[in-house]
This record gives sequence, structure tokens and C-alpha cells, in this order.
Amino acid sequence: MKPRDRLRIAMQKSGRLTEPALDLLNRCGLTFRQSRDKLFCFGEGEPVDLLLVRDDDIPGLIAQGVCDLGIVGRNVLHEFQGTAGEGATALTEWRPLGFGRCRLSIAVPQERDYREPADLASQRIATSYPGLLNAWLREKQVAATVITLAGSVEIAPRLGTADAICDLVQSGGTLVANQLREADVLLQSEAVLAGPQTLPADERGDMIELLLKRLDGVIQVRE
Ligand code: PRT
Ligand code: ZN
Repeated sequence: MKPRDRLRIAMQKSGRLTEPALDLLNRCGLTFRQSRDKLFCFGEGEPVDLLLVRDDDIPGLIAQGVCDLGIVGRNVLHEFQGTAGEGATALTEWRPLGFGRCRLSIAVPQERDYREPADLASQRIATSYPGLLNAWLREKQVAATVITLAGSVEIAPRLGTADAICDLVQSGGTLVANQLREADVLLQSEAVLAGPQTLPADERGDMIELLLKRLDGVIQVRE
């Protein structure tokens, strides 16, 4: 791939992380002009552009070198790392960003008892995070059946297609609306700045260091 002289950051095109991510970059002194096709936002001052994509694609785009950094939920980053396979570029969390907070949890029907992970033995658990769930079940030495669903995970127990779910929870309102209750937490998540473990050895690496310094200032002010 041709080396790029401008830094490229992948972020969510339209969703929960879009506004706060743009706001954070603005506070770091970066401003952008959106292109007509809305795939790219071009940096006006600094040599930093944005690529606007679905959040699930962000880790892969960094691993392939299409982007240098990404703003993505820790849940998506860890799921990618767990399922990317050997030989994939190792990604790391450069900074936690303090927004998009949620947790990946096990939830069970309200009337069901749950004391420990072993209570899930031989159960069917629906999730959009099979990598993270399988890793947790392995760690807890529980043999359960993982059912991978792209969305609407919370309705699976009512449909009778699963006994429990593993999904993101924020206020807990979705669980209550579906007669479920949170039983165990696998991962505390928030938006993070993700990138390869080693920085590019050119101007982009210098720009990343500058951005990290500015981020630290902005995040400190906010805390
Ligand atoms: O189109 P694209 O694929 O980019 O968007 P998406 O629909 O996959 O993502 P989006 O915008 O919903 O979420 C982006 C990221 O925000 C997630 O990967 C998380 O890191 C973070 N985040 C924070 C959340 C939530 N809070 C959240 N509450 N992501 C999803 N939810 C959903 C959850 O899946 C469940 O359906 O909201 C529901 C639970 O919310 P409560 O408040 O009812 O508990
Ligand atoms: Zn998504």
C-alpha cells in the first residue's frame, strides 16, 4: 500500500459515538470539512482526515492499514481481537475517551435464579458478541451454546430461541422492557482511541503523538 502523508482516523458515520467523537476531536483543535459523498471528512488545518464508517468495520480498517487510528467502543475492539485470528495486526487501546459508556452483560428472564456462571451450563445464550462470550465461558469453564444474532438479541428469550442473552446494557431499560434482568458483567466499555501497537515511523507517528498529548489535556480538563 502507498504510504500516506496525512493521518486518517476511522469513526462511526452515524450512531451513538458520532457526535461525541467529533466534539472531542474539535476540542483537540481539529476541524473538518465534510466531502459530498460523506465517506471522508477532510481536515482543514492539520493533516488529519476522517473516514466515516460502520463501527464494526473500524478495527478491521486499522488492522489493514487503511486507517491509522479509530474511535470505537471497547466492546467492538475486543470482539475483533478475539475473532481476528492469528497473524492479524495486533491493535491496542491508546486512550479511553470517557463517553459511550456501557457494559456487556449476561441477562436472564426476571423470574430465573442466577447465582454464578455455572448456572448457564447447557443453556442457549444469544449474543452479537460471540468472541467475547466464548472467551468468558471458557474462562469460567462453563459449557453453553452460543447463538450468534446480528441484532434484536433481547427478544430471543421471549421467542423461545434462547435461555439467556449477552448484550450491551446502559440504563437497563431495554432489559426491563423485555422482562430480563442483568445477571453478570463481562466487560465495562466506553469509546476508546484504538490503533496498531506500533506507531508509523513517519510524520503520521509524530501527528499521533501530538494528538495524544492534546487528548490528554482535553480529557484532564473534563475530569
Ligand atoms: O451503524 P453502526 O453499526 O455503526 O451502529 P450500531 O448500531 O452498531 O452502534 P450504536 O450506535 O448503537 O452503538 C455504538 C457503540 O456505542 C457501541 O458499540 C457501544 O460501545 C456504545 N454504546 C453505549 C451502546 C450503548 N451504550 C447501548 N445502550 N451501544 C448499544 N446500546 C444498545 C444495546 O445494544 C441495547 O439494545 O442500547 C440498548 C440498551 O440500552 P439501555 O439504556 O436500554 O440499557
Ligand atoms: Zn455496529
